[in-house]
Amino acid sequence: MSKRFHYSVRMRAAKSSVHVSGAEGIYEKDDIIGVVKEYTERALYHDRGRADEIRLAIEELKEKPRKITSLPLRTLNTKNPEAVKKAAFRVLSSIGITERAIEEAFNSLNMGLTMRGAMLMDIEGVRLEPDLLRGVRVTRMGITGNADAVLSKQLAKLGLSNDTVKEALVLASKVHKYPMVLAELCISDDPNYTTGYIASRSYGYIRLPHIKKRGVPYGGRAFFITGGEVKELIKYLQITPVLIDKIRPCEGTLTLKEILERKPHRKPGSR
Ligand code: PML
Repeated sequence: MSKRFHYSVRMRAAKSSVHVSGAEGIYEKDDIIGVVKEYTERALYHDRGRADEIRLAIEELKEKPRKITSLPLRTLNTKNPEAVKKAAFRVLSSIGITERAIEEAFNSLNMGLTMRGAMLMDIEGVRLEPDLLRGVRVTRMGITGNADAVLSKQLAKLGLSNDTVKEALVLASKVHKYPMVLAELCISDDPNYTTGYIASRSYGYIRLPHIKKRGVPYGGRAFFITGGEVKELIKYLQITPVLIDKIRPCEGTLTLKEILERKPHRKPGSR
């Protein structure tokens, strides 16, 4: 049997030097041409405007992608940014993240600048990424065709089968396989997309409707991390290829109480 080569395909598009769209995945050779077409169309017909610069990178992966399972997905019934912040404090502090760090993450994500990558923050809110302006970009992740079909079916039942949700879930699932990452807070930088999320191994991927007001053109990601080698974490986030091949359940809208009650009890000593 011939060896199956995998390729990372990444797209970033800008209009007048402002980011409008990005996408990435891991594909086999025969799928590349179709994906390049799909990504290019996405950049040219984005509702944030037609991109005037599209950068595509196609790279054969030297390492076999690690297969992982997606985080379970659910949506919190939040109605405005204040309710989201309150809920985020409850969820994140129950994982051990200090109020100071949570406040710092919200402030930084609402400062008006969108970094290319994510902030890395310890549980006290101290920033740990080497480049505080660029952050750390998570790349080289994707989903197999079969897992994508299962995910699309589950999301379609919830009226959510769109690229934004799928790609955010794929990214968060890669990030949270790494034990040093405790949680993530994400606000989209798309002014028309007002749902963000918190992700963690403890609670899965919790969608947060109305995390910001419509029209706000910035956002970003903050990863809350705990003891370990930051260099190794960055290497994993940026370089290690990861493919989702199994999908955990995607549920509809839940209350905060229901979500907090579902936190799995961990065995002493387990991570
Ligand atoms: C992004 O723009 O990459 C963030 C997307 C957040 C998606 C949240 C969701 O609807 O699940």
